[in-house]
Amino acid sequence: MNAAAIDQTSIYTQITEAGKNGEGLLSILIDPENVAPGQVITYVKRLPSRTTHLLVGGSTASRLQTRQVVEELKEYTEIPVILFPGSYEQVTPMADALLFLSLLSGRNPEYLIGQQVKAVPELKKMSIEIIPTAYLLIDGGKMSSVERESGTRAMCTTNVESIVNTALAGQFLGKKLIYLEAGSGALNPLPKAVVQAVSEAVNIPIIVGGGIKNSTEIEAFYSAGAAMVVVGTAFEKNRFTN
Ligand code: 1GP
Repeated sequence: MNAAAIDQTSIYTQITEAGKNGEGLLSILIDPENVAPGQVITYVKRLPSRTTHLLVGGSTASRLQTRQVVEELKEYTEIPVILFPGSYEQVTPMADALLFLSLLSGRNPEYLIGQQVKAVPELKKMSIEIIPTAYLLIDGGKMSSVERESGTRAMCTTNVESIVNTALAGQFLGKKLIYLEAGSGALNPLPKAVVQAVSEAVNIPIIVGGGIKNSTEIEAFYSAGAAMVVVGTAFEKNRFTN
């Protein structure tokens, strides 16, 4: 599925359909902190042709930075924009959807429910599509910004049962998506076996991100059961290879 093929159905429907049909989606992640005002067009021009969605978010981006990037994206592309907020301040109305993340791999109440409550005053003023998402941070070979910001530890890749149980707990809590995260700029993308094991256990779509650099890796994650793959750092640093 490419951007042109995406119609006006909800973002969540697009993700679930992609998961069912085996047509994986590709999201390019843009961290508003790394894009100067007016520079979004340069990113849009070099998006991989297979890009189906854009994720916007980062560990410490401000409300203003996030809003500016989303508004500029909306000016230059029709590819749907999904918020992937590192904090409650990264909620802005012009995006198409919001991944309402809860960091289930950690035990810090601020990232399980605190930030979510803080986001509500803004969300009450918007009509954005909200997608409840179980966010699981799994070791990608180096300290990630999510670990630093949240003060939580990543799950160990070898503890597959615990990862599967955490994902299932997310599903039982009513989350609509599972995001398996190796961390921005991870040295090692997640093992395919981890994605496969989660995919076999849950019946909601899976997003995979962290350290992914090329189409071969993307395809492997689709085969393992991911409905959507996210690429950020490799694209940002112009190291993504098709
Ligand atoms: C990070 O999963 C995303 O939250 C993408 O990771 O920047 O390593 O591509 P990368």
